[in-house]
Amino acid sequence: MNQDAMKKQAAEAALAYVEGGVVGVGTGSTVNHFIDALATIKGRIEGAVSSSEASTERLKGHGIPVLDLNSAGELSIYVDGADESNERLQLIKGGGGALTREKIVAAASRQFVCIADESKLVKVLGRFPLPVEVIPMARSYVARELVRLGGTPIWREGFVTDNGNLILDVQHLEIADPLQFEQRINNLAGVVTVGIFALRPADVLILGTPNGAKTIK
Ligand code: ABF
Repeated sequence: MNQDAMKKQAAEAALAYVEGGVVGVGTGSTVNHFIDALATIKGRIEGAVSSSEASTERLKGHGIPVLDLNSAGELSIYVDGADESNERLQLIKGGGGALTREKIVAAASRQFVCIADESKLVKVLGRFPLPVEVIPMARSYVARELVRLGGTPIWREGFVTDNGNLILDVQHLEIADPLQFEQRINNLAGVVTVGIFALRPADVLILGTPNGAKTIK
């Protein structure tokens, strides 16, 4: 079974957690499979709150109403992918560049269901370059601070987030304490969002595997 089939398997298994109302929807190729699956039950939901322009377009393409988080209020469920997850469901996210809105919608949701293929489960976070969204004027300053923290920050040149900011992808990290490291980077002036989801980890991780979807809580 190839990686995309495992992503689709995990995405379809997440439908079981949808109980109507307004659904929080993440970003990425795994979530695209979830959006396509959600369309098959769109009569059972009011609509969705999206974490990116890309997901918004896909949702609208299926005729699923896209609502503003400010009018939707607290959401019962948020479904999103990840670049890495450890066994405590602490995540690295942001490979797709939507980490800020993803973190906002996850925070506003009672249950965060993460969907991924089995390759995303790791012992220690950090092999995947850690995305950090920064205000443009702060790019070099934050990069210097990230070097001090032991990383190798690479500017994602040519990419601007939906919020008009820049992204640094930080290589060569071994994040043994995701909670501490998330707070440390959060405190750097000019950082909008760091792609560590440990203060608010996933509640459920659904992994696609050749032997069927596996759920970790
Ligand atoms: C998104 O899912 C991003 O935070 C993360 O980078 C991405 C994973 O991408 P994919 O599902 O395409 O592997 O939520």
